[in-house]
Amino acid sequence: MDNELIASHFDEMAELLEIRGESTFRVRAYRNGAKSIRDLTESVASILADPNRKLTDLPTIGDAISEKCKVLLETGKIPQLEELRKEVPAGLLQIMRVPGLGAKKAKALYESLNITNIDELRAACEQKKVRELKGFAAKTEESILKSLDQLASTSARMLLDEASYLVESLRKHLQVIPSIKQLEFAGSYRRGKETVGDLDIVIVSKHPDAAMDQLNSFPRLQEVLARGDTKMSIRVHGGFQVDMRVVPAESFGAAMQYFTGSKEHNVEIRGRAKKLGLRINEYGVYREEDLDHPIAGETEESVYAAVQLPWIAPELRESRGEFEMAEQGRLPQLITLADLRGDLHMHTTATDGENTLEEMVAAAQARGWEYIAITDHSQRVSVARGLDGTRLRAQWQEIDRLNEKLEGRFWIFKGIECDILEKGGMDLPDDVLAEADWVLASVHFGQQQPREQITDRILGAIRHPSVSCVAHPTGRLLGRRPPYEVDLDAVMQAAQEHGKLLELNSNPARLDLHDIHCQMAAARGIPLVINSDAHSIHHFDLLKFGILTARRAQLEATAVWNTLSCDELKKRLANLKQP
Ligand code: DGT
Ligand code: CA
Ligand code: CA
Ligand code: ZN
Repeated sequence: MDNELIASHFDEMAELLEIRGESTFRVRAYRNGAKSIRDLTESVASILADPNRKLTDLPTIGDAISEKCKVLLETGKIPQLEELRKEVPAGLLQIMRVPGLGAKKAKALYESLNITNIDELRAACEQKKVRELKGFAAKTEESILKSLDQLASTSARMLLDEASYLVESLRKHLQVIPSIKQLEFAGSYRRGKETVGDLDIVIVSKHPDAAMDQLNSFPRLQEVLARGDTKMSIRVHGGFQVDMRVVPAESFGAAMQYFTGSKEHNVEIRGRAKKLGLRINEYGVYREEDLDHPIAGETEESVYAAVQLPWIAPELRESRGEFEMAEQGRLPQLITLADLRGDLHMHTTATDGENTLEEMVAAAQARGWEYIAITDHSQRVSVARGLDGTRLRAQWQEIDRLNEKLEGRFWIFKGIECDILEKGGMDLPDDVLAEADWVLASVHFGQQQPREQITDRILGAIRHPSVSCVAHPTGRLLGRRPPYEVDLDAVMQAAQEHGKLLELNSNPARLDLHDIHCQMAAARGIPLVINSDAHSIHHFDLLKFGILTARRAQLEATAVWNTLSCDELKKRLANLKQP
């Protein structure tokens, strides 16, 4: 059993206990335990197997969790969790995740109106029963209904990080079968789409049954939806579907091409094949007059070559002009993770980060980066203990000292993620901001303001002489919160005029700006920066999702400033500050 699966058991325990009204202390213990396990770089099983080591030596893992890990690994179950599952209706978990509700309200809805699932919740809101309850109001009812509409349109899809956890556990589980010669994930996951409907596995094997039997024993399996000779579909706990196809080696490229999609891309490639007297399907490329002998299909390259095109990167396969580019030899040299030389948005223990300044620096150096910017929150974000001018200047002194110690091997830019106030204007005095190397401007409050007001606030920030960049410019949270009503065209116009940057925030729930907006910004010559918004050293890993989005936006490295050398970046940031 891998760490991810173990962690998901403890997350579920935390949620169920929270609904039952257990102490926040106990709930948090399970949640922190789940997180520790997820962040481990070795398996829980191997630690338990080592007589010289104890799980309780890990941070946030006490006896209770350690014991449950042992039981879970031995029996595949946690008895207390089984009990909780029986006690708490499963639908309540979904209800507590509705934005604005949480565990307490879910519990109240259950106890007073016997609401046990989303449909009953919607009905009760529509019948105006919810506003009668203590702690609820007519306004709550309206906002619940709005959230439910929002959920209905996205909740059935996985975020990229959820998808990649599931991909890794499936990969580990399947690759032990010797008759599986190749195993790749196709579909929207391979195209790096921001949400993924289901996973599509393509396998090369002469023994489809062995592969399917192994999928059948996947620990997260909930039910088998269909099983044929070479095709199988399952549903895993959490509700997501996984489709598997087993193909012969000579069809692997054709199958990958077909199942990677997108559908629109495939329609277009088939059209091209037709004009050449060819036919393409998931088994290969054929001449119309001889459908028994494929002329290509073992590799994707061979499939594209058969229609006289170079291979097209999966992220581009959305029927957004990639065929014309391929034909004219204009395919972009897409940016890669290795192009990044630093990260310009992160938090430390000074505010709501989990690691110290030094730890962030060490982790960044370990990745081979040349620089980072520290951008803790400003004072308005009081829940995160945002920095005022005095604390910020103290942090900058520490950065000066560290920079000196690093002797040019690495550089820390003095930054801040400064809030744009509700009434407009920046959250820190001009003289403080003027001393920063890098100022991210962010909206965290008053996100629901009308279009003109919120747009004016952001435009004001862009015009501010010390602001370098707008962070997560639309504020959307996938599946949870729609973007601000901001006039993005006006924002881009202003950024272009003032030479300011826009951020592609790599947090998988944000991916903000999204692919199409990034492409629009780059086309206007607006410089972009791809940031992790790390709140811990582990979050640097999130950059891979930002890179996927950037590739879908057809970006090359030159469009993104944190691919620049440290010297060049210093120069450009200094120039930004010229009035
Ligand atoms: P998703 O799962 O909703 O995020 O999106 P996809 O693109 O992964 O879609 P999915 O899983 O339904 O199918 C995977 C790929 O297989 C899809 O991108 C293209 C191909 N495909 C599936 N059904 C059809 C079809 O009816 N016609 C064609 N041409 N291709 C199909
Ligand atoms: Ca899919
Ligand atoms: Ca599928
Ligand atoms: Zn941030």
